[in-house]
Amino acid sequence: MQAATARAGANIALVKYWGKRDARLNLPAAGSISITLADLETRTTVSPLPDLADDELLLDGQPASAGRIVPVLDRFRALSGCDLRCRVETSNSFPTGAGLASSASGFAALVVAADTAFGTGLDLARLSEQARLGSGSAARSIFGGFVEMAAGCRVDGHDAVAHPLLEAAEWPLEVVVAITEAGPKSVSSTNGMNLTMSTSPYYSAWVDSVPADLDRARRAVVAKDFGVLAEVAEASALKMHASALAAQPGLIYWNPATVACLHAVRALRDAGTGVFFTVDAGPQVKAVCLPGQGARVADRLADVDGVVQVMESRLGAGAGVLA
Ligand code: 2P0
Repeated sequence: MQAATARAGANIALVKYWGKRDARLNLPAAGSISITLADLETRTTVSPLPDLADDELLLDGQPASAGRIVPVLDRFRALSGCDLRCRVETSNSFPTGAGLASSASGFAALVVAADTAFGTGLDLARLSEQARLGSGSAARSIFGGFVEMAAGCRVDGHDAVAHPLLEAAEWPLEVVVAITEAGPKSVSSTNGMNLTMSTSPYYSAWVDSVPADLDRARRAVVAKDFGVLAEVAEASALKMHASALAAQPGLIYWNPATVACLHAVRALRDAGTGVFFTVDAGPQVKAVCLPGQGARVADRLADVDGVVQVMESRLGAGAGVLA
């Protein structure tokens, strides 16, 4: 056993994942399509140590609850036959828990580091499965560029894994993240989707609508058709939020600056800029831009009332070992 460090980029879904067919195995009710980011990343070191009684987590330098990572490490202990507990040190290059997909890059980096630390040598599909068991969206961050996550149909979930659609370099879109609130989000994705599943009258309509969006988005990615991808991605985000808004009590992830950014993105597009928006389970707005247009979009969103920070990222590679 050896210490190992891995990195993984956050990912942003263009066709959203919102709801599960099995909560215990974290199996999604429908597929999703995402882009993996280069510049918003998690770096994680897993150190199996003989003198530890329990797994320990340091998040951005501070001791944190290891509750969600212990089951992940338990699976690597079972696969390797090595029972050592681990010190896990992880840091994000962006605000944790603010709707910027830190669980996606976090669990992807964790399983890749653990795979090396425990010498399990899993292939990418099995790493994606292990990441999914930590957090559904993490299955996608194993891969770079444009990625599709399958809902699968097996009860054991072995077919609910991600696969790459197109490398980042083949269509180097740019992403601008407008941060409208730096604190942690009020309702976690897991709790928000559970509430939507159990109470929203629009949940089944949302799930039923996803396969057609996946077909359209997949074709748009392969054809590099930005106009079609913009239409399907904005519609997917708005439908996901509509299903959450109709939960009991309704989930309102947006603040006034969120809405102002959506209008600003549409105004930019009407004026000829290649850009579309998406919003996850938080108040931040992600603007996806044609190559070369990110700087202009970042300048405009930085001027929107209530935007506290703007981050820019290129698309990037999948998760990998650093040392
Ligand atoms: C997505 N989100 O497709 C969607 C859109 C948030 C909104 O995947 O319960 O943190 O751990 O599987 O992965 C966030 O969900 O939820 C997410 P769990 P996760 O990116």
